[in-house]
Amino acid sequence: MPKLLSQAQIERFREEGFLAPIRVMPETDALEYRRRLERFEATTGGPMAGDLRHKPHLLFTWLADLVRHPRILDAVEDLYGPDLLCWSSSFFIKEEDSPSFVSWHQDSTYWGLSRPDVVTAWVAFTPAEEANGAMQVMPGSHHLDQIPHRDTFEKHNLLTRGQEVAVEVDERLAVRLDLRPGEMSLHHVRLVHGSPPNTSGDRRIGFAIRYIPTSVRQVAGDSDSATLVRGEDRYGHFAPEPRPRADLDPEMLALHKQITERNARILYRGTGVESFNDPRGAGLR
Ligand SMILES: O=C(O)CCC(=O)C(=O)O
Repeated sequence: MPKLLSQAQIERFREEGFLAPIRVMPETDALEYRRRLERFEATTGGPMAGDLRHKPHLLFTWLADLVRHPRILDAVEDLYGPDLLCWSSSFFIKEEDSPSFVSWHQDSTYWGLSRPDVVTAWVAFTPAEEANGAMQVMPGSHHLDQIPHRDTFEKHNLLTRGQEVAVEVDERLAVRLDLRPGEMSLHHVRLVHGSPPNTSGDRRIGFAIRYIPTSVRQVAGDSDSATLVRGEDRYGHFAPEPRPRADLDPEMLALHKQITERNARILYRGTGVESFNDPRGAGLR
C-alpha cells in the first residue's frame, strides 16, 4: 500500500520519469524557508554561493529537517522502498532578470552512482513558472541509457561543468513543471531536463534533494558519504553523515568542507577543477 502517491502516479513515474506538482507543505511554510535562506544571505551580503549551495542540509537545521520531511520521504519510499539515503542536496537559485540557466542534461552523467535508482525532489521556495525559468523535462527520456554529454563550462550555466546532452533535443516535446511555493516535482536521474533564464522581477529558488536506496554505491571515488533519512542502512556503502544541532556549527562547517571537496573531486574528475569555489568550474558558484 503506497504511503503518499497513488498507484497511478507510481506507474506514471515509471513511464514518464517525473511527477509534479506534489504538495509538501503550505505556501506560508515555504515562504518561511525562503526567509531563513535570505536571513543567512543578509549576513554574508550576497546570494548563497560556492560550496555552501552543496549539501547545505549538513549546515542548517531547517534544511536538515527538510531533507527528512515525512511527505517527501513517503513519496520517495513509494518509488524506491523504505531504506533511503539523502545522497546530496543543492540550491538552484536564479536571480531576478538574470542569464542563469540549466542546459539539457541527465543528472546521472557525472554522479558516479552504481545504478540509475536515484530520484530528485525539487522543492519550490518561490513559484516556478514560465517567466522565471521553471524546469522543463523530456517525458520518457529516462528510458534511454546514459547519453554522451559535452562540457561547455558556460559561465551562466548552473551545472558544475555546464554539461549538455550531445544530441538534438526536440523542445516541442518538453513539459514545463510549474510549481507553487511548497510544492515539489520528482524526477528520475536519467530524465533529460533543463531550464531557461529567469526573466521575471523576482528570484526563483528551488532546493533539489537527491535520494537513493541504501543499496546504491559510489563507483567513481574511493569514498563518499550520505545521510540516512529513513529506515536502515544494511549495506554501509556510504559513510554516515551526522545531523547538525545548530546552524553553522563549527564542527559541521569543517566536516562540510571535507565532504564538499571530496564531492567536487568526483563531479569535476578529469577537468583539473577541484572545488565548488574554483572560478574555473561552471555552476553554482
Ligand atoms: O533548477 C533547475 O532549473 C534545474 C534543476 C536540475 O537540473 C536538477 O535538479 O537536477
